[in-house]
Amino acid sequence: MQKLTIIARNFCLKGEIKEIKPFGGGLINSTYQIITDSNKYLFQKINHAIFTNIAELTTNIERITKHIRAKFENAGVKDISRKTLTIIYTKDQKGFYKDEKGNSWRVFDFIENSKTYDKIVTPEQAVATGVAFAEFQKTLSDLDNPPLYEVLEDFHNTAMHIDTFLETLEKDAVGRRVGVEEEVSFLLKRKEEMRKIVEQGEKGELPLRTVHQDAKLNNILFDKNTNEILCVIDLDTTMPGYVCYDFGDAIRTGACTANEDEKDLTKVDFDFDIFKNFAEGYVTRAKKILTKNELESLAFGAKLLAYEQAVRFLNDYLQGDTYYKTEYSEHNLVRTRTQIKLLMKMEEKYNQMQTYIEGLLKSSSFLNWYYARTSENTL
Ligand code: GN1
Ligand code: MG
Repeated sequence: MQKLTIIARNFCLKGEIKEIKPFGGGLINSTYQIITDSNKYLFQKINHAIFTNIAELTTNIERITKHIRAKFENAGVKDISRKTLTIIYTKDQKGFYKDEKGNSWRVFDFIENSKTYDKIVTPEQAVATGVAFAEFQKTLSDLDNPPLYEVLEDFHNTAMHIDTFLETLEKDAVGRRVGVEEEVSFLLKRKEEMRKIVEQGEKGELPLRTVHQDAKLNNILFDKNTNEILCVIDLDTTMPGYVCYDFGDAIRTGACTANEDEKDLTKVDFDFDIFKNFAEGYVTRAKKILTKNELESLAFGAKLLAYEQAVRFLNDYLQGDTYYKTEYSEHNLVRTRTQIKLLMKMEEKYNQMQTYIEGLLKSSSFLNWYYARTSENTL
């Protein structure tokens, strides 16, 4: 508390600091809440082993929040402070503070009366989540050049994650491979199929856009009382990528019936109703900016993100848990198994997922408009 308070005093906070306590549960950064006698703030230590260029990261977040804020201002929206994050600067006007140990810290205004969910609980919430990520992508689709910094290079480059995984398997540095052959063979069987999006991107068949890239359900703030969506948070990985990454991650986290580290695999299932509601919200709002190939990549994105996450968790397990925070030695393996089970359930429903999205595209007024333009490959 003493050390945290000393660090927090470098920021332009209103009021005297009363308390600083842990808040939320990301797997990379450490998050706290600061309570002063007149305000609340979100306070984060940025994991600089992963985010090595904090200045670029901060510039990205400044640009994203400024762009979103300007759009809401132009649209005459009230209470914009709840519609995107507000950066609190240091007393010397910097967006982050570097302590003597080399750790970087940042502060955001705390958005009051808000909550996050780890699981989607109602159909309305599923639609709203789809709308939230579609709107996020749409809002940022006209961000001025240059593109945002690629703060984590190849972040969702599944082909690269597969190659790293193959090297890790070869080295078996901490001797854990012996217990995970079943998981390894499940993942390796799908490795060619899962290179698809990256390959399509390289061929120019999918456009790079500004996308969130950590589009987990719990990165959306809802109003505590009305359940209305307030904003999308955790903007660290918002940078150039493909839209199916966000669609896929939101489904991976929102349409899974269990937590990411559920040990009882009988509880892990893919909730197809949530998928349908989410897809409807997303496609209805995003369709105007998406190309035909992008629309066709969405259902695959759900499988892709579950697969990639399984590879990333297992890779970390086999490397001795150096990337994700873990609470016990098998934690990353438990997480891997959950993703594998989810992927199996998604595979059973994959044709139905695709048919459902095609159905959405064919429905109502969207139909004529869609077919009139498919030849241009642009919607
Ligand atoms: C990490 O720390 P958090 O929860 O925001 C990770 C995501 C993973 C997620 C898995 C920078 O996000 O890619 O999907 O854990 N972020 C980074 O829960 O690697
Ligand atoms: Mg994150």
